[in-house]
Amino acid sequence: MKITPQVDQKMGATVTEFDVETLSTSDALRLKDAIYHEKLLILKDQHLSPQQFIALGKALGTIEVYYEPMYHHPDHEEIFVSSSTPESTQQVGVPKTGAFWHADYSFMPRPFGITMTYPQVVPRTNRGTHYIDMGKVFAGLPEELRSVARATKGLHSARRYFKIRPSDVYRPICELVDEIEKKTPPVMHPTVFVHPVTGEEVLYVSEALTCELHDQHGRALEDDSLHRLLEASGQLDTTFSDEHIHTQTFTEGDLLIWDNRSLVHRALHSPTPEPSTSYRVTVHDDHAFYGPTT
Ligand code: 7UC
Ligand code: FE
Repeated sequence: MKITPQVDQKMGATVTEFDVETLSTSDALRLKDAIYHEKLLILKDQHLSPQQFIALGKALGTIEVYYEPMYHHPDHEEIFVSSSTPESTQQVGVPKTGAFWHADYSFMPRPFGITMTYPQVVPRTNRGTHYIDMGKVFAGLPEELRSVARATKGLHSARRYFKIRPSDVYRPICELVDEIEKKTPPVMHPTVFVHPVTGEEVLYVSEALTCELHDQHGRALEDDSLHRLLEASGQLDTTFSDEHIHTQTFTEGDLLIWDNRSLVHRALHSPTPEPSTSYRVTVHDDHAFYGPTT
């Protein structure tokens, strides 16, 4: 197994000569270490069955099955399917997922540390994902914004991006809104936490999922601090040219693994009706998502 940092890129390393079937304990440890230190890995030339993809997840930790069954692979609930298929064929999974800045599962009480995506049908255009390293963002913030982050918590919710399910057609929207708030009530996370492996302070806010910042007394801030933090991170840049944004493209056989504590991401999707399918497996590692916070 060879790990080679990408040249002239803001983050990431390619991994070659990786074989899940012969993965040794020491290589599994090296791979994990690289996830946290390189933040994003591109495993090359992977030709895995669903079972092998799941086995890779289990080699890294405990798989989190997505809470909403509409995304599940029909035979393997561990696999989340993002797929756009031509209208005539049977829809499997959900089209155009994650096309907004977010960290996976930040709207849940216990997010997972590792996300893997494994493109199955690669579109010709707009293939790729944007990433921002929120540890780097925090390190570059003016002291005043760092203090705001350290003194607050963020409220995260799935409500703005919950996708209508086929079974929701004809339902009153208020009933659906109530269901979302009941099943996935908003959760508080520290605005900045210490990464349990790298020791870096990571700014944990996203444009899609962080709704408010709260002070120590649990009161919502009424100023523009959240907006300023998002602005400073590059997540509000509609041209995607902000210095923090890394755009990772992929090709057949690539399998992407990233540190879901450090990175926020945003999927690219083709505007044309081109077929595209990607599998995702998400994993809790051996560390608390973040340690005790003050
Ligand atoms: O359909 C989607 O874009 C899924 C999104 C709301 N959640 C991904 C996650 O794991 O946070
Ligand atoms: Fe995502």
